[in-house]
Amino acid sequence: MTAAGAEKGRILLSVTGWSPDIWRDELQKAAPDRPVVLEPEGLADPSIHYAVVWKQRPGILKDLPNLRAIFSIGAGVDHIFQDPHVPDVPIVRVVSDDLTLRMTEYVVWQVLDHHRQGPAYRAQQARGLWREDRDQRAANEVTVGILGLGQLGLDAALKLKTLGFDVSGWSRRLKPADDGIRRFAGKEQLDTFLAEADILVCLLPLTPETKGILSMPLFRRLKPAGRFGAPVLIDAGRGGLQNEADILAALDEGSLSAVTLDVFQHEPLPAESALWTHPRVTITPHAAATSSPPHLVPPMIRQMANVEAGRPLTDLVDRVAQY
Ligand code: NDP
Ligand code: OXD
Repeated sequence: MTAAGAEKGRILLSVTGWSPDIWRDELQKAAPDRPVVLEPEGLADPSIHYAVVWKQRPGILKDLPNLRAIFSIGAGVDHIFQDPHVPDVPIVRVVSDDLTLRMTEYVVWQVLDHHRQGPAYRAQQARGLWREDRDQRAANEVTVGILGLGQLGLDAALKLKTLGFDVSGWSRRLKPADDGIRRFAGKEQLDTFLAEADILVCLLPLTPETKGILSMPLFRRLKPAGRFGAPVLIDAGRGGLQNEADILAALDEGSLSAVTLDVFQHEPLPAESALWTHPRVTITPHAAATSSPPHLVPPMIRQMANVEAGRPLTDLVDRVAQY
């Protein structure tokens, strides 16, 4: 038991591709009695009780004898499992209304943009062209299929349903609910789900099972025609879910009509990628739902207090499924 006012176990903050400063400041503000360090003092530093990570340096967590939990600063945890030496302690991911709302905004923005033919009107404007005869259908004539009906996918699905779209979702396990979202699950129901979607939104986690799922065999199982001539793909899950050469080929052969990508196989997207200049590709730089330290740090600190009080942790990652 820690005496009141005494220093508690240290937090190791190990982030790459992200400045640690804002996270360190927020952690210190929320828990002044929990020192934050960027490096352990030696590989087996006993003073570290928690790790807060984004793409942690491989091996950095492996020998910490008193590590009690690992906190991801993102909803996805594939970055943690890139390290082959993740110790067997609970892993907590981000589940936050703030993050969920940001992702829902992004999905609704992109679905509406394609639905209301934003790319075509921007191209018309660039050419000074007034063309009124583009077909504008009602939302209920369009099926939006969401791959990954979890924390983020379900909220986006419900908001799109409110706007009038026909919405379906695909997950690993079937969880029926009376909310107007048509549900599909598992490999056996994937084809039926794909055959109906005019807009396919991907909010799957990157796991050994989902890696590369957005590739030609899947694109060829999509609806052959539909609202936009061929389905639109929106991927805001992870770049490792997609095969970018196949996306370009699917656009060229007509299995896809347009694509929005927020995530890429290699980030930043290399300058030579043909995706940058393809007229039917919209690119955002992994900006769909940014983790906000003021929203995410206080719940992490509460979870640390729960560990110390013997209360259960929430938002735990399933280490076998890896999400
Ligand atoms: P959740 O874990 O809440 O949901 C994941 C969903 O995917 C669940 O419905 C799950 O099924 C389903 N799923 C997982 N594996 C499979 C599979 N093999 N077959 C079918 N369905 C599967 O995750 P979140 O919704 O919180 O986040 C999803 C992903 O979004 C994150 O992992 C991250 O990669 C990405 N993300 C991207 C951001 C960005 O800015 N671009 C920001 C935040 C997150 P079931 O319900 O049965 O478990
Ligand atoms: C996340 C992300 O997983 O930002 O939260 O990509």
